[in-house]
Amino acid sequence: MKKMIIGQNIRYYDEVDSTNTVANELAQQEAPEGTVVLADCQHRGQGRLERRWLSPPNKGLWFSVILRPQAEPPTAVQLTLLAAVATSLGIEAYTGIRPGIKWPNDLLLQGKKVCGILCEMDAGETIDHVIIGIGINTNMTLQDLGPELQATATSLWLESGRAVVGPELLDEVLDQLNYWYFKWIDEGFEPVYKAWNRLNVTLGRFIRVDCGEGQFCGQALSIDEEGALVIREADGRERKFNFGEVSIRNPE
Ligand code: BT5
Repeated sequence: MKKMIIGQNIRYYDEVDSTNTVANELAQQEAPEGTVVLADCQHRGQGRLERRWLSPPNKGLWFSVILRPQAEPPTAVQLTLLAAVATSLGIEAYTGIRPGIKWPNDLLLQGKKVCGILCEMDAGETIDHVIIGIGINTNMTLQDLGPELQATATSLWLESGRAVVGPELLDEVLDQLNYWYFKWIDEGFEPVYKAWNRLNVTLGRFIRVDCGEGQFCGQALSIDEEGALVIREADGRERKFNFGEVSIRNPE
């Protein structure tokens, strides 16, 4: 039997500050695992490090999923990678075009960001819940992106020339999230790791990582069990990053 938890319960809002914030509040009020919070528009869509995520009405899929994995807190970071795999394959199932994954959480088309993922965890010794926030630019035009984002961001409409029907794309992405989440529960990180490796556009490339403590350049070698990125610098030294902003220096 196909296991379906994610999307059994979808809460829809016309507008919110951030679907991650609403999902977190619902999770604290014991909302069941798999609850999806979907909004037409976010006034304060969140990126990492307090950055903003542009989320105008009718132009994207802005949603968050509540998960309650019975796993050790450090393994929860694997869910960011899992979400990237599932979203890339869900977008491919709907549009026929498959975004590449840039470590750790961006989906790119033609080198530009079409989707961002923000995972947040509430845990003590065990995990209470994880919120996976996913923002996909569906029908944004260049004008919607505005001068600041035009050079670095894109939308499915801009890349495929086809208008996206939000609920249909959401169905495909939720199907993939269900599939990969239960695979992760049943078989562990290995299958997710393999799929991530196949879909990523970071490994093997010469990159610059800005990790807050400085900028480091080298060739991206691999990711480890905890989703950390390993690079080899010009002097042969290897460095590992749990967090950082990656620029690819030799885009395809
Ligand atoms: C992310 O952060 O990429 C995570 C974005 C997660 C958004 C979803 S939407 C549903 C859920 N609810 C939320 O409140 N958040 C999640 P980061 O890697 O920090 O990237 C943020 C940067 O991406 C910004 O500083 C901009 O440069 C750029 N950006 C902002 N809006 C964008 C957009 N719509 N498309 C592409 N790039 C964007």
